[in-house]
Amino acid sequence: MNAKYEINPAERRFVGWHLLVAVLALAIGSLFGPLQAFEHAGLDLYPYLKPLFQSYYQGLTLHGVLNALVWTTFFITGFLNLVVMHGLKRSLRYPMLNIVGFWIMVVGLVTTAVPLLLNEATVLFTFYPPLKAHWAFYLGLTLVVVGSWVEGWGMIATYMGWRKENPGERTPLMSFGAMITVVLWQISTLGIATEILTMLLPWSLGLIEGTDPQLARTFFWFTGHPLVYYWLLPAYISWYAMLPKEAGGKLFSDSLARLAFWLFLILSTPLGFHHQYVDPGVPTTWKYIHASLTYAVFFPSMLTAFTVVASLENAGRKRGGQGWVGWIRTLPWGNPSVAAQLLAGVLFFFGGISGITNASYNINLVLHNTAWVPGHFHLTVASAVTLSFMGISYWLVPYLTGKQLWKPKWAVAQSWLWFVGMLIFSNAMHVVGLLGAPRRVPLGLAPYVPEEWSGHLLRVGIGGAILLVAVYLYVVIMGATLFSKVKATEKTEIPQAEAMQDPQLTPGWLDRWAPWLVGTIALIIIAYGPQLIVQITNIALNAPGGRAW
Ligand code: HAS
Ligand code: CU
Repeated sequence: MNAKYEINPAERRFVGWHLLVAVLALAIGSLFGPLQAFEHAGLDLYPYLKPLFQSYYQGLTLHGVLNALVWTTFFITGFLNLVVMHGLKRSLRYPMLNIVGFWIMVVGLVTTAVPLLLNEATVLFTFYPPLKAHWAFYLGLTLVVVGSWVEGWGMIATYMGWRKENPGERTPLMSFGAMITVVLWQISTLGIATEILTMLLPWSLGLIEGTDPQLARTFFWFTGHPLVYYWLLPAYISWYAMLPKEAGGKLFSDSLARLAFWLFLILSTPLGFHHQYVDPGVPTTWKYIHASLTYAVFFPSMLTAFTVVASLENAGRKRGGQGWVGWIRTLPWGNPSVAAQLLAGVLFFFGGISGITNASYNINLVLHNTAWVPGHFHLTVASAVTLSFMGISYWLVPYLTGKQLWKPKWAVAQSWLWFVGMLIFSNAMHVVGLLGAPRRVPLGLAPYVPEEWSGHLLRVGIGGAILLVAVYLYVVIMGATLFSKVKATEKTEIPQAEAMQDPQLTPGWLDRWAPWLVGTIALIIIAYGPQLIVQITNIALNAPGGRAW
């Protein structure tokens, strides 16, 4: 291992390009979220945007695609490149492969954006058929996924090169987490790739007349569920392998961290039917099997809560904290990167609770397709993930640019604003969902809204307004840091947490791919194989499709 290794300026710029696209996507996509929240509270601004944006649904689609798909994918790919290089202390093995992958993603993004902006792809971020988009939308999404695969191959090749030279050595934890995220993505995106290439793209091009919404949904959720862990695992890489160092402590257990990552690899994919409990074409038995596996994938997050909080406790006590909870106060809350990630973790406790509620087959029937579900995913992808990524950016952008972070105190305030806005917003969404408010509906226009929803809908609007301020504060801090003329006085280091026990003592089976890969593939075949055979042999391409908005 090259102990002196430093990521070079060209590599830093390469990572930085990913972040630039990610933050731009977040900035544009986040305009529409609050517009929806205001609409719920009775202030519909969409008519004023008419020449540019045609409907609430065009805004909703832009919000979902840009925030949930583009911000995440670009941030994650950039971040994974960085942690692969930094952890393994070596440059990318075939940098051209990663560069080509990145540009394929960018071309895909532009190809997707054009029909989205022209209202030719108002199909929401799940693009369920029979809603039909312009073919360019599907082609663009395919290119984004293919580009992320190509970058993934570049990272896998880099890891294999390292492994060859370092047999028997434990993979540095951050690179280990990155490799699992990459492999999880390569396997799980096969569902969406099959859906688009064999069904949606030929259908939108007019090569086949109809489509089969049931089979398309099954392919979609084959990818759609593991997608949420593709978003989450990079945040976990930071919580396990970086945050303890930033907080002034050590990682409580290297073995538990690795076990959690392996469990995600094995358990993320074979449970997509928990998004399809109401689908008539999926038999009850399979829904129960996927429900049970969902309870299983809850476990590595519980492991994470335990291990990360124990590491933070170690940090808090080292800093003089005492008593049951006194150590929480002594954590470095003034460091914006730490504050953001702690608050992201707190919000995720609540997101985990709503997740396990979703997972219950019978309770799901009460909350499915209600505002509860966006309440849930704003605590997960928009908090655990997004607020952590914001926290990561607070050291990453100074690291990449060599500049001082612009107004760190404002960055701390930004994290709290996000936290408070999200608490108000997501609590109101959960409650109003339980009262029966549907999701994906401009409730301000709905004639059936009962009086008892109105207070909660107002809170949705207030939460949305706070989140709007918080997200733009983040964008401003990022921009001001990038364009600042103030060079950092101290060199920013990539935080790398030490484990309490030497990772070399972690059992070897926790750093060996073959058994886990075999288990992953076997479980996918068991949980999906029979249903895929039935649904594919009964394929009925008879839904003509169309556009609603
Ligand atoms: Fe989910 C729907 C079940 C996690 C995202 N989910 C969604 C949708 C999205 C989404 C986007 O079973 C909607 C899709 C659509 O448009 O239709 N979800 C779960 C379960 C979990 C879960 C069981 N979801 C996530 C994550 C997401 C995400 C993570 C994004 C990143 N979800 C469902 C189900 C549905 C669903 C059903 C379908 C609903 C329907 O009917 O449509 C679990 O993985 C959650 C486990 C989490 C925990 C929490 C652990 C807490 C930790 C915090 C540590 C604290 C720290 C801070 C570090 C067990 C790790 C300490 C701080 C101090 C101050 C000390
Ligand atoms: Cu899911």
